[in-house]
Amino acid sequence: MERSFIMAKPDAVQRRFVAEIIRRFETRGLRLVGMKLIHPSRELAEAHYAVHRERPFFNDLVEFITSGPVVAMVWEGKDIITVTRTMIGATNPVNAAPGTIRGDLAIEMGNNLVHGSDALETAEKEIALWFTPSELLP
Ligand code: D4T
Repeated sequence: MERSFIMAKPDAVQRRFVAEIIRRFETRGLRLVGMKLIHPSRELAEAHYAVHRERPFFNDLVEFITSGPVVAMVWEGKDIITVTRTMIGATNPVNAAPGTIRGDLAIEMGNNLVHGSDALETAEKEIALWFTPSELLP
C-alpha cells in the first residue's frame, strides 16, 4: 500500500484545524499510520524544502514552517499521492477549488495549511526525514 507524508502546517495548528484536516482524510477512507506534534528545527525545515533552496521565497517558507508546532503525519491508501493532493488543493489557495482543504479554509499563498508529498519517491524521502521506522505502524 502506498504512503504519503502529510503535514498540518503552523497556521493549521494555530487556527485549530488539525482535527478538521484529519477528519477529511479519515472519512475519505485513508489510513493514518504515523503522527506527531513537533516544532521543526531550521535544519529539518531546510531539509524538507531543499528543492526550493534557490527560490526567492525559500527564507520566508522556512521562517513560516519553523514559526510554531506542526502535525507531521503518514497516511496510507490507494493512489495516495493523487488522492491527497486533490483533497489539499492548488498551492495558491486563491486558485484552490471549493471542497478542497485550501479552497475551503485558506486564502493566502504562504499560509496554505497543509503539505502533501508530490510523488511516491518524494514521500519516501520525506517520511524518512520526519519519522523513524519504529514510529510508523507496519
Ligand atoms: P507544499 O510543498 O507546502 O505542500 O506546497 P505545494 O506542494 O502545493 O507547493 P510547492 O512545493 O510548489 O511550494 C512549497 C511551499 O512554498 C510556498 N510558495 C510556493 C510560496 O510561498 N511562493 C511560491 O511562489 C511558491 C511556488 C507555498 C508552498
